[in-house]
Amino acid sequence: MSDNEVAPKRKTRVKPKLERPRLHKVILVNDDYTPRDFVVMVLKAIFRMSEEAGYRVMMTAHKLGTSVVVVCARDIAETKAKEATDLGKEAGYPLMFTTEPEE
Ligand code: TYC
Repeated sequence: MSDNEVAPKRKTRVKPKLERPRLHKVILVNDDYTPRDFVVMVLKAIFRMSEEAGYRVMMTAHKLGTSVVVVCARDIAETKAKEATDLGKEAGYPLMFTTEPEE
């Protein structure tokens, strides 16, 4: 750049501010076949819940159809939902965990 040229001043932001990634809910879905005790065992094993918390979450899904298990980063939510669903599948149960973004 020669001496009489002036470097242009940037007035606008070049790098757009990134939105914080949305958190995701892991949702337990009720079914008519998986034993209650098995659901609680899975909640304890995969989501490190206490017996009491697991029982409450299981009973909420049992009565209302679904229950939020945890809210966390998307990759963790998806991995845990798959691990928990797979435990049911391996035991021959239709137990289902899904994920969805938080509003
Ligand atoms: N409804 C099941 C039963 O009566 C128990 C159950 C609860 C299964 C919650 C799945 O997400 C569930 N044996």
